[in-house]
Amino acid sequence: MQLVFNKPESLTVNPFTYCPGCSHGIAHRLVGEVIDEMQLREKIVGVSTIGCSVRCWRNFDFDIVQGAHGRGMAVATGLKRALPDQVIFTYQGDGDLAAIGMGETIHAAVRGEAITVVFINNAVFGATGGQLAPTTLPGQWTSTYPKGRDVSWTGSPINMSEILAGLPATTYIAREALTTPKNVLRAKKYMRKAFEAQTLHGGFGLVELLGSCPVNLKLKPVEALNWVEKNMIPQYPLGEFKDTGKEAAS
Ligand SMILES: Cc1ncc(C[n+]2csc(CCOP(=O)(O)OP(=O)(O)O)c2C)c(N)n1
Ligand code: SF4
Repeated sequence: MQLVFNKPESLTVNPFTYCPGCSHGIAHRLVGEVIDEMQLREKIVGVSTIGCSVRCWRNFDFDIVQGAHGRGMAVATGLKRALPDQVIFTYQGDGDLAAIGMGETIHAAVRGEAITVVFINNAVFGATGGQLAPTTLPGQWTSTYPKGRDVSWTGSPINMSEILAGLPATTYIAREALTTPKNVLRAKKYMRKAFEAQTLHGGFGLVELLGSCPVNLKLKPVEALNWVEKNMIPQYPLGEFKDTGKEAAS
């Protein structure tokens, strides 16, 4: 019988423990596929931080270091500088990367560290009960803003990819949504390029993935994906914001 679908070698047999419809599972699968296809499994070290994906080491079948919330890129910087031949990546939520870890994020990007970042933007602090994140949309209901985000009080959502693309030392920055098969395939392409920013160009690569947190949106899985399409994409446009590798090749 012809085998048409299998688990990537870079994923363990442990089941995902995420809520039904959560985008972390899709993102994990893409990481596994890209690492397999790039044959990086023996030289990759991931950095897990805090949030719902804190235990991603149960699902990734390669070396993972556990960092504190927000400190992923600082840990990755140390790993890359100590082990320059290894390929280092962080897997971070939006609360992690853009709130408590904003300082680490900006400074790692300003330094152009040769690391890869997989950034999951689900517009809330998922693990702790759906509190407002820097990425929460104007008017969006959260457990800490039951009347919806009031930007006159909280400020506006932060578009991390646009900010990071504007820093001179970053190499590759792109954003995609994990909402449709077509978008997921494009997300995989962008993720590979974010890894290649490190492996081919020795630079900083980041892929931002818009995902859904149905539980905290209080929506069914399909409704949550539709919500991402309808509400998140207008605030967070999709595409490649920076690709200096491409510019160097042309
Ligand atoms: C230093 C520190 N501060 C706060 C927390 C509490 N905490 C745990 S998970 C979390 C939010 C995670 O949200 P996000 O990073 O967006 O990931 P998600 O759960 O949405 O995937 C917070 C604030 C912590 N664990 N450590
Ligand atoms: S709380 Fe949200 S982000 Fe966390 S596992 Fe559930 S759906 Fe995913």
